[in-house]
Amino acid sequence: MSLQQERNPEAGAPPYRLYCFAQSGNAYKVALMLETLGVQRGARLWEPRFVDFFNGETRTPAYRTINVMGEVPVLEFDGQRLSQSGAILDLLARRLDAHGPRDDAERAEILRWLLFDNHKFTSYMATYRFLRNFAREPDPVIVQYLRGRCEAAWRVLDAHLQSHRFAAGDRCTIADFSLAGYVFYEDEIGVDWQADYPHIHAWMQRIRELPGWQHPYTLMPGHPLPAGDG
Ligand SMILES: N[C@@H](CCC(=O)N[C@@H](CS)C(=O)NCC(=O)O)C(=O)O
Repeated sequence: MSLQQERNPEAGAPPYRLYCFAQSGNAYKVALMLETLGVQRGARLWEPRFVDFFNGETRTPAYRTINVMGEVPVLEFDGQRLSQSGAILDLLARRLDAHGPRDDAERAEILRWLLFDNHKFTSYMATYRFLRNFAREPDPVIVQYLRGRCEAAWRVLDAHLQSHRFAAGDRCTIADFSLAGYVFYEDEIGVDWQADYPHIHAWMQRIRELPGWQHPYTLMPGHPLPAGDG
């Protein structure tokens, strides 16, 4: 999506507004980067704009004018809007001069893990968790298929993290924020990271140690869901 000219932030508001909701791991990727950087810098970098996904807001014509893809997250800044968590993380890395690549080799490595995350890691995990927790009558065959795809992706990352502190090497980059989108919803996913994917578990601990780290359910609005939702 190209940047869209739309809105000027109100005076005194933080520089970034994030369209998000607590159950969205894709939004969490961005919220976590903005929150931890804000705490490190002693500045309020973002505010949430709650999106009522469970009551269909992302499917409304009004929301499609905000994001033609009908998705969360959307980042609003300087009268512009941008969707797709990977594109947003990349933009923030450049604008905030943090967690981005230092050279071409690192750029390629970060991009490789961002793409793996979007295609295989987050995508299967988000869909699996949605069916497992929020769908009314999920097809058990599809749920089982997605579980297998998740386990394959978890094994890939776990093997990689056996010899790397973070996805792209020795420090936290936007690839880690991307991969971290859904892992902290572990109860809803039904995975014991420590027992079955110990290197992912250790990496999650390193992410948790970022100043200002919060679980998605405290960082973003909308948890718990009102009774009857989902
Ligand atoms: N690849 C997108 C995925 C975004 C996505 O799937 N967002 C979900 C919430 S986590 C959504 O808004 N879905 C709306 C819908 O399917 O109607 C990204 O990384 O931003």
